Order: sequence, then structure tokens, then C-alpha cells
Amino acid sequence: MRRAGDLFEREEYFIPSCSSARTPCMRACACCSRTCQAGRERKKGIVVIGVVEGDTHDIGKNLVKIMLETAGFEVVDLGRDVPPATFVERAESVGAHIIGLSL
Ligand code: B12
Repeated sequence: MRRAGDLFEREEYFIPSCSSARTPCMRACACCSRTCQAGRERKKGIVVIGVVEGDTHDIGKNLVKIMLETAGFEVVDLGRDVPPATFVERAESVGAHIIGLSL
């Protein structure tokens, strides 16, 4: 993804190429995450995470989610383009210990 980002900034890559680079990146991360979580209980706390309203960049958020889950947190993922009130409502309803805003 770093390489794709460099090429995007040099205008050698365009939006479809960046989107294509995302798929293998997320598949590899999900595979590593499943392996690391095998047999582990989630009990360190609850995290509500999402990408703030107006933004759709979710690769970083997805990586952070994987790291948190691997570290033993339960993660409630609100997705992207999330209004502020939704973060508050979901955090209250699930009893979140941490709210993570990605932008
Ligand atoms: C891939 C990409 C896209 C993809 C997004 C695919 C997706 N589903 O995410 C596509 C092609 C769709 C896209 C679209 C756009 N993009 Co874009 N995109 C990028 C690119 C190339 C890489 C971003 C990325 O994924 N980086 C990799 C991840 C892993 O890094 P990260 O997001 O920083 O996340 C890390 C940390 O920030 C942190 N983190 C992130 N979230 C959280 C949350 C918590 C709780 C914590 C603790 C930590 C954390 O941990 C992560 C792991 O280390 C960057 C350029 C660049 N070099 O960064 C531009 C870039 C982000 N895009 C940009 C722009 C302008 C756009 C568009 C507006 C373009 C357009 N005119 O349509 C649209 C956005 C539309 C919208 N409303 O959101 C600009 C943003 C400028 C700005 N700051 O305002 C950038 C910087 C390019 C540029 N130089 O102009 N983009």
C-alpha cells in the first residue's frame, strides 16, 4: 500500500489501481489475524471504531481493527462515513471502553 501511495502521489497510479492494491492487502491481514486469534478469548475491552463522516478511506481503520482484535479487544466496526452521533449512540449501547476515529 505504501508503494501504491507513492505511485498515486507521483500520478503514475490512479484510483482504480489504488483500489486494486487494497484487496490483497486486506486479505493478507485478515489471514494473519485469524491465525493470531486462534484459541484466544476476547476480554480486554470493547472498542467502537469507524471512519469519520465525509471520509471513505478505511484501509488504516481496518488494519487498526485487526491489531486490536489480535491484541484481545472486542471491536465494533461502524464502517466508513460515520456521523458523530452514531459513534456516541453505539458506544453507549455496547458499553464501549474506547472510541476510535479514523480520518
Ligand atoms: C488508497 C487511497 C485511496 C483509496 C481508498 C480505498 C479505501 N477503501 O480506503 C481511494 C482510491 C478510494 C481513494 C479515494 C480518495 N482519496 Co485517497 N488515498 C489513498 C492513498 C493512496 C493511501 C491511503 C491508505 O490507505 N494508506 C495506508 C493506510 C494503512 O494508512 P493510514 O490510512 O494512514 O492508516 C494508518 C494510520 O493513519 C493509523 N490509523 C488510521 N486510522 C486509525 C484509527 C485509529 C483509532 C488509530 C489508533 C489509528 C489509525 O493506523 C493506520 C496503520 O498504520 C492516499 C495517499 C497516501 N500516500 O497516503 C490517498 C489520500 C489519502 N487520498 C486523498 C484524496 C484527496 C482522496 C479523494 C478525495 C480523491 C477524489 N478526488 O476523489 C477520495 C476520497 C473520497 C472520500 N470522500 O473519502 C488524499 C487526502 C488529502 C487530505 N488529507 O485531505 C491523499 C493523502 C492523496 C493525496 N496526497 O492527495 N483514496
